[in-house]
Amino acid sequence: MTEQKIWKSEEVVELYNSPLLDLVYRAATIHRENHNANEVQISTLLSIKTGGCPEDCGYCPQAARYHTDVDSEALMSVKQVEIAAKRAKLLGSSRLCMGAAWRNVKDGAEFDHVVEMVKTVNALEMEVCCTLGMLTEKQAQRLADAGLYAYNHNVDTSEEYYKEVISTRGYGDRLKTIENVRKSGVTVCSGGIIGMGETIKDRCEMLLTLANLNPQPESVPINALVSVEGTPMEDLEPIPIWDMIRMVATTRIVMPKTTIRLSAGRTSMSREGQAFCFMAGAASIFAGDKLLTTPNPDIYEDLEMFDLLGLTPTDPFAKHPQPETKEVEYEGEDKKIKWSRPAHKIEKNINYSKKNKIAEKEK
Ligand code: SAM
Ligand code: DTB
Ligand code: SF4
Repeated sequence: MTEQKIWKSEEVVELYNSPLLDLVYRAATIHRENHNANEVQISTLLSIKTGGCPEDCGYCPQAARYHTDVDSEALMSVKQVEIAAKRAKLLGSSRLCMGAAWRNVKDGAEFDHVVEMVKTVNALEMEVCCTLGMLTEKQAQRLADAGLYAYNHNVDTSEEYYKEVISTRGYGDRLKTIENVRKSGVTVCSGGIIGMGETIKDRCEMLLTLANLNPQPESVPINALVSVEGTPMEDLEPIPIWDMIRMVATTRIVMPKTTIRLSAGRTSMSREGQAFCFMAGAASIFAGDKLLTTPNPDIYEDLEMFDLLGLTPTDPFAKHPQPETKEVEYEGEDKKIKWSRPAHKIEKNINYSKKNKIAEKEK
């Protein structure tokens, strides 16, 4: 643990609400003191197991209980992942983030496959990130030994607003998983979504949770909600770009060293808006025409934007050394964790689940 400033809620809200240009100037100054401001990492997302998820996250097109256009797909093969990773690398990506629509990781053949995927991508000298849901300490260690560079597990919003969005798991479980990742030595990637109907206070409380982790996360993705038809959040309007800029700038100030990632929602952002976000401290984009299941800007348009702004893509392992892939024999039982299931009632989620049942019957 290092000596670090403990942020208070009012301080973060005050920062967020400060005059925009002051906020961006302060954030940009901190950004330049801690990072190369003309470098932005290109990362690629790959959905290795799509749809059919048992959770009720109100924003997510992959939740089985909502009626969306996403078809469930089984776990990809290691070969498919290798091909996708090589392609991403050719197009300038230095990081591959593999996502699975799971509630939590279960030991067995599928997890063994994911471990092989991590080894394969690490051998390509790309930063390997996984986002697979909740994780025990031993599972985190297995991924670390395979050569995992980062684990993404978002807190998504404030603890208070979380209860309005998800009922099948608790905030504490997210924090427990982050702790398990931290113990394994894998870097922590955790952020959230704005535009889900939360207040500014919720946004700031989320940042406070992340900023008061010690150490702070190495990576913080800021997603703008992509409202997908069939989910309980289908009717929400895209957030104004100014909210994104404020969020990035505030994140930069409270977590000076973290890599801030402009994540979902870039298809609704102009180049000028994104440029402002880079100025305020964003240092990564997800490139490629698809995020996990929703559209993303065309890679060539992104490369053109890099050219226009004089940005260069960050090399892999610029911030931390490449993890070693180790062959380890695992013995003994894993510590049993009973992940919580609060099961409180979120009316909107229930109504959209019912709509899905009707749609299924009508098929
Ligand atoms: N199932 C795992 C989990 O929830 O941790 C990993 C995959 S999940 C799709 C990863 C993250 O994607 C979520 O935590 C959320 O922040 C983000 N996400 C999902 N749907 C989104 C949407 N419609 N708009 C913006 N971000 C979204
Ligand atoms: C994160 O915070 N955003 C990425 C990554 N981590 C895994 C995922 C965004 C998903 C957007 C919705 C979709 O495409 O399904
Ligand atoms: Fe499942 Fe993750 Fe989507 Fe929630 S966000 S429904 S856990 S895939």
